[in-house]
Amino acid sequence: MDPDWLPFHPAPSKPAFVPPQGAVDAHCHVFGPGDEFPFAPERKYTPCDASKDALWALRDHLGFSRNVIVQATCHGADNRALVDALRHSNGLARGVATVKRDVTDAELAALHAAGVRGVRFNFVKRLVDALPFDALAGIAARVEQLGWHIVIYFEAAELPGLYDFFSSLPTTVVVDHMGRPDVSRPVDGPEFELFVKLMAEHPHFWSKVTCPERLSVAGPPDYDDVVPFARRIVETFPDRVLWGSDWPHPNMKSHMPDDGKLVDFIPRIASTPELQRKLLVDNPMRLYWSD
Ligand code: 0GY
Repeated sequence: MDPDWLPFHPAPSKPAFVPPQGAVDAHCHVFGPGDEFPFAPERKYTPCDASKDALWALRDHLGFSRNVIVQATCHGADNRALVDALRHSNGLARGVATVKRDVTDAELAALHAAGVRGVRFNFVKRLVDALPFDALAGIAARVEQLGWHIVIYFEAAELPGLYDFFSSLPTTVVVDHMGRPDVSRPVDGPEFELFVKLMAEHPHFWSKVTCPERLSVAGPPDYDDVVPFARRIVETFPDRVLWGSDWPHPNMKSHMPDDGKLVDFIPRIASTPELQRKLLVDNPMRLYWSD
């Protein structure tokens, strides 16, 4: 584990907000355990272990029913820890994998059988050296055949240069953390408007309204400055939003959030039972458990 790494909260509070029946935590990770599932040699950070069993315990504690586990960059394109978690989830977890351009059809089929339903394209430079567009386009065309979607992760400042490539993607696209807006800028300023335009012009684009703890400049415990951004996306695109805890919160250097308080953030961004049900149940079930 890196010396400046913050481990996840040892005893999250019980949230006051009770999620609707069947709620899905649609963005979280498993790390290792490193002695069983070694971290990738090309990784840019080494985290603490965060096991599947700890994730299931958190799911139950927070009042959720299911998880979508997203492959984190510390495991590179080695999806063994993810697949192990999916296989031991009793069907209550689905996955988003990372693959290389030379992934075989048999490998994709095995991932699908384990419960993977998407691939992640990561453009955040501190995390990865992104594959070139032509390699990503090749992967996109192949996963489209499987009915998978593509999760994209990027910084808001990079969106102008990535916009056309994103527009060319052939299948459902899910944007991590609202495209990481700079929330010290206006919610109706040009930077966030470009992201809203991306969503508005592309009905097959979805957004995760996740990570107030990561985006906030104001900071804990309330992350007030993130509320208008997430609320705008939830209210404008209620059928294309997902929520996730982001447990175990990789690369949080300033503080480690209390996961119970993150759940209490949900009614502030999805203010009616109908919006909450779409965000937490209907939308993730449609995307990940339609079969
Ligand atoms: C997140 C955010 C981060 C890390 C990763 O795959 C990863 O390593 O996604 C980050 O550092 O912003 O969604 O977990």
